[in-house]
Amino acid sequence: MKISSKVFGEVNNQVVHSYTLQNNKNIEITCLTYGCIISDIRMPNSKGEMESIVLGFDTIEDYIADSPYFGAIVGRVAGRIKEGTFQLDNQIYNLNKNEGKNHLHGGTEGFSHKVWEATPVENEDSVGVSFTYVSKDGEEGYPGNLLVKVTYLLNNNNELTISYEGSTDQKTLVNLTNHTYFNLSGNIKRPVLDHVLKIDSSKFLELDASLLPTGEIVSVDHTPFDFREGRVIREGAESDNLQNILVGKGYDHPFLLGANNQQQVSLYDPVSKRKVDISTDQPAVVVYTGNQLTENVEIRGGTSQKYLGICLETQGLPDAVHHKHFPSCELNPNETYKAITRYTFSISETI
Ligand code: FUC
Repeated sequence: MKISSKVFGEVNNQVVHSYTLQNNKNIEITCLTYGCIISDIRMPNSKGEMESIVLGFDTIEDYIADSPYFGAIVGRVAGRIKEGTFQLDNQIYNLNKNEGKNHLHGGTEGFSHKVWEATPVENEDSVGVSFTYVSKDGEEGYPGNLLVKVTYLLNNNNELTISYEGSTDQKTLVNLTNHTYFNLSGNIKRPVLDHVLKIDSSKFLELDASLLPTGEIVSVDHTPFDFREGRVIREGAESDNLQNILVGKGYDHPFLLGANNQQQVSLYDPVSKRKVDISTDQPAVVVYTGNQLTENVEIRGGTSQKYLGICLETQGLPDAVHHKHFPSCELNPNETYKAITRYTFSISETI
């Protein structure tokens, strides 16, 4: 196992470092101190060819300029908060609105845009990086000084574990996730339309035209949202289901998980035979199929296009603060926010 580090660039006079983690089985993961971005994951295909399986940029300037959250940790609260406002106890808070009249992915300069402190981690059977960031009381409009820690750990079983921790000095909201866009074809050879996705979920959240949950929890039965036996992404992209059409022909939906740490989500590319299995203790995974990816922007290895990557964002339910029947995303001063998601990379003949 190996970990190496170098200077990647600069943001507002702050140096940004990259860390590359390598295990003894040919998995290589690079992450940045800017936004805790996982800028690259490289693994072999069935013929042993090492290729990139995530979307990324080559330079810090590209990440700063206009990244659709490639690989980043998003927070304080992932997803949208309706009208950028909420009430905790008797206090109303107004957040920065960075998507029309709503607040998205932590605001104008959420955690994905911050330079984090990094400490390399070297264990006997794993290597990684621990990132910390202190989000000040009032940042983006949220109450409370929030201390956040995110750790990436890679081991020789080809598992990447992301663990999240947070503590606050005032009641606040926390819902963190990682926004990696997977493309298992290798070096973005093909869009993800023929990737197979399997999710152990019988329910998803209905969205409105602003992509906010309506509050309705819908059964996946007899819809393109039934991934329990595995289904290609293309079916949702080409479906006439109104929920698929609404989000730009595809998926941008929260699926409810059992939150029992079992294998809950799998993504598979039948051509390269690469597979990623994801397990989490979080109540949901937001599946976003890159429906809004800008066409013809230069990215690493080529140009971006619709459906070039798929995000599998494990997290609490979006906009939970406005839906009392969703599990709460509130964090109190005497509590610790904790979340864990594990990604296992393999070569397989089937999903
Ligand atoms: C995802 C989505 C959004 C979005 C974005 C970049 O998580 O839910 O709709 O456009 O990230």
